[in-house]
Amino acid sequence: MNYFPQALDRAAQMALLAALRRVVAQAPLFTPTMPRSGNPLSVRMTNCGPLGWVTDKERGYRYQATHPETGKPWPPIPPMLLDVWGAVAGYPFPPQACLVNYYAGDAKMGLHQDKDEEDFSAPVLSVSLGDTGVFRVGGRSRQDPTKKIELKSGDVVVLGGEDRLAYHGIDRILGGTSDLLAEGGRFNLTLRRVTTPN
Ligand code: MD3
Ligand code: FE
Repeated sequence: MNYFPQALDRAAQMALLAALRRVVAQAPLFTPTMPRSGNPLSVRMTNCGPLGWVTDKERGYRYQATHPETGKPWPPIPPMLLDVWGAVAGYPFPPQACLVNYYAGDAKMGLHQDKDEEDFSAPVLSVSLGDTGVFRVGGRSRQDPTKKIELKSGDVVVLGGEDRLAYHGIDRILGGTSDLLAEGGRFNLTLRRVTTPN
């Protein structure tokens, strides 16, 4: 994994947050639910870009072009984020999906692989904003040993190659570690390719 601590300085984080506020105004955060059980995830989500990742009881994990509640197309990916991808992703096509996760105080994300994309040759790029997240990353088997990394506001992580199918999750959020978000908590923005370029 390619880790870029403090890739975004405070001014860049504030500018990205302003762009993110506009995204959320057009595409409100929703509470995703697990396939089959319908149990809610603790993270709230929205997306920007041509495709967005969603999940619900009836139809499960998938990418789609529209917001599940408003039915509207996702807003565009903010140009700043496309610039970050261009600078560090090392992949010659733009991202198609930007998943926005919001972790309030006690939200977490269990260990999982990102496998809903057709193109695993493209990396996944993550940007953290707000309170520190305790990130856990292992190997391609759930049994592989894991390491913990504290992802701070402004940190960027690129997962490509061998790491693209690594198990990963967020153990917890360290409340009160950032004053970027007035409401507290943590945003993570994840840029992905979904389809194979032709
Ligand atoms: C490692 N999000 O949305 S981002 C997810 O902080 C997700 O919200 C976490 O896992 C978050 O699927 C972690 C960092 C990340 C993203 C994709 C990965 C790590 C990854 C793909 C492969 C391996
Ligand atoms: Fe993931």
